[in-house]
Amino acid sequence: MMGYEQLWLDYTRKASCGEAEGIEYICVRISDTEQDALIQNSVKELQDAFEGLVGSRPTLRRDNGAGTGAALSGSTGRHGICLALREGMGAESYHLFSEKGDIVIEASDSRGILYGTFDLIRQMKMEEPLFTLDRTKAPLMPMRMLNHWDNMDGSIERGYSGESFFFADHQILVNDRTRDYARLAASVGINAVVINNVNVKDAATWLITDRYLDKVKELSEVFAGYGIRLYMSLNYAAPVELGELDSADPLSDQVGAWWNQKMKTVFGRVPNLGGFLIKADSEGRPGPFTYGRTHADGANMLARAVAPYGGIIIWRCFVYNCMQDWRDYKTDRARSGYDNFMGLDGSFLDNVILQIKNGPMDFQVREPVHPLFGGLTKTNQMLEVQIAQEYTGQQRHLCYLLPMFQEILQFRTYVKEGDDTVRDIVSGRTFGQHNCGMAAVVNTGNDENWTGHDMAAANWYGFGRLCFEPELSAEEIAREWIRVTYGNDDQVEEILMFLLMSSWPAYESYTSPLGIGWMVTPNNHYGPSVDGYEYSRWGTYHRADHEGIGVDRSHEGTGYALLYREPNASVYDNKDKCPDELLLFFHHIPYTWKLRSGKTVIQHIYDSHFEGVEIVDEMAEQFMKLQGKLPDRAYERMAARFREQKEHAREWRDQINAYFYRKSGILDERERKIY
Ligand code: GCW
Repeated sequence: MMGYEQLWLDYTRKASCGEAEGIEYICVRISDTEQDALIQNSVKELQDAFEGLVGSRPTLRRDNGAGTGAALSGSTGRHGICLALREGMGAESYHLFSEKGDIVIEASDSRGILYGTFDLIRQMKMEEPLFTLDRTKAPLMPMRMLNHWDNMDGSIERGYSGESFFFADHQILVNDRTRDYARLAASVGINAVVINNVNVKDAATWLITDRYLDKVKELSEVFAGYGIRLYMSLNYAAPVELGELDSADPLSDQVGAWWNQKMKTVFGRVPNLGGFLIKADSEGRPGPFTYGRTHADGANMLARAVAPYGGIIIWRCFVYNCMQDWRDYKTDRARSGYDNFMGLDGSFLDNVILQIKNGPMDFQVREPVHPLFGGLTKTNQMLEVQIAQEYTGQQRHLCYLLPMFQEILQFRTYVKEGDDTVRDIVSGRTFGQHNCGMAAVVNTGNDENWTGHDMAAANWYGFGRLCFEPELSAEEIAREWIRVTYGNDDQVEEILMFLLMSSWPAYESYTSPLGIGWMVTPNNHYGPSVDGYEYSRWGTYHRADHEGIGVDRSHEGTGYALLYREPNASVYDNKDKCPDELLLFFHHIPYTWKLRSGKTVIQHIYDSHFEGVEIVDEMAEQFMKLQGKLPDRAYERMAARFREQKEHAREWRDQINAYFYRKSGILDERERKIY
């Protein structure tokens, strides 16, 4: 197996935290801890962290609830960390404070203890004072999930950091790396993981059979020790593809009975299983449409089968007609999620969650928020984002996505007077839901550094932290990640902050303009190809001609803008009110049209592409100052990526500018070089 790094849980660099040096023991005031893997893992984590960061390993004292650590320290003048359960706190939350010379992590369940443990370690790594800590934290989103698009042959769909560490040669892997993965994920609050690709084919269809269930169970137990529930993606047509039935009609009694029996077996063998994620009737995957049934029929059939075991069915809303003709101006892929699901609002069982991509298209660098958020009022909802950077530089370019995620979460849907943001909805506040949260298509693989680009790890780290504490700003999360990963050097912090915070705006500037998206090389989605998708069947058009560019989604066009609640609908529908960054998403606009910025569309295209490259040059230059300040290997890897990004940003700039110069015939006011 390939070696790999420990990222933000690396304990090999000493931290200077004087207070921690006096801590000699860990006192567990919880009975039956032998039974509880989470408590054991918390203790081990603390011991390992102290040993590495401070240089001495605290000893374990069991105190099965009788005495207190403080009492012990009182008599000896020594310090320790006490783990204690206390009733009455919210699920998964913790209180971290000090009492009579001890640091106490108090929670009402063992997940809370684990999260408090990782918080304490984070504070140590950031060299913060420990004995004055007094913080109570409760995760805002109930479901904090990673979706892996890993295939059982070891490949990863849209994977940019090596092969799968869950699967190789059609086998499930359970090893040290799996455990370290679980530690990394849990340390930022992740509590659910889907291990396999939503495109479930071939061997993956068999994950719910004898062939794999023992291994699935083993993996689920490793996860459970870190508070993570294992989920699998399911093949909707499994009864047919496993050769057992000739139909998967959700309203057939025989099919329902087959699933009931199947789930009885699966949950019997894997009691820790959380449930299933399903992509149905999309991009060639099977689904209830084959039988003239609805998504609700399909989801509810499965939900009934998993309900006796507390299972959850997560049903994706990424459903669209991918057989469009470019001459067809009526069909609008952006509408399809809404059109397919809005009419079903209220018809899903309570253990079904609809998983909705952040935008109506597909993880472009800029999209409006999906109109199902604020549309649906009677259905459990989860937000899906993609930290695998499929359309945002594939982990070769730096693109820190947390600022984008914060914008999405803060978007007001106007579904209610107050508490109407996406964040309110997916944290359950708007509709009082508990089956909700956020999922990210994750960016990990078996590369030594897990994420290809070392700094792409900030997206993994940040996603977890965001779900747990969405009140943190993207800057705060970035700063935290830098310090826990690379230590507390001011220059390192300042430069890496600059790089992270500049990266999304830079990427947006030198790629596709004003919300139009899609000008990527077909299939692999890396690099510019302005017309790459313009005549294909996927519904992804920019509609540029010699006069203008953009898709008319106003009331005169596809009507998509009107799917939002007011005032959003009127804002998007009106060229004069629509925000610049989304203008071409909603309207077909002449190149000579003046933006709110005062520039014409064409001049904006030129300027932003030149500026984007300048920012990247500045980023690369700043980065190079960190030679000798970052671990050598990491520095070399990142330096190579920044060199590539510089070059590749130029390719984007030149292709886009040349294309629009030729289409429009309008010169750059500043007469810069356009090919
Ligand atoms: O557009 C796409 C990606 C596919 C992906 C799909 C989805 C897993 O290019 O690779 O399939 O989104 O989200 O289902």
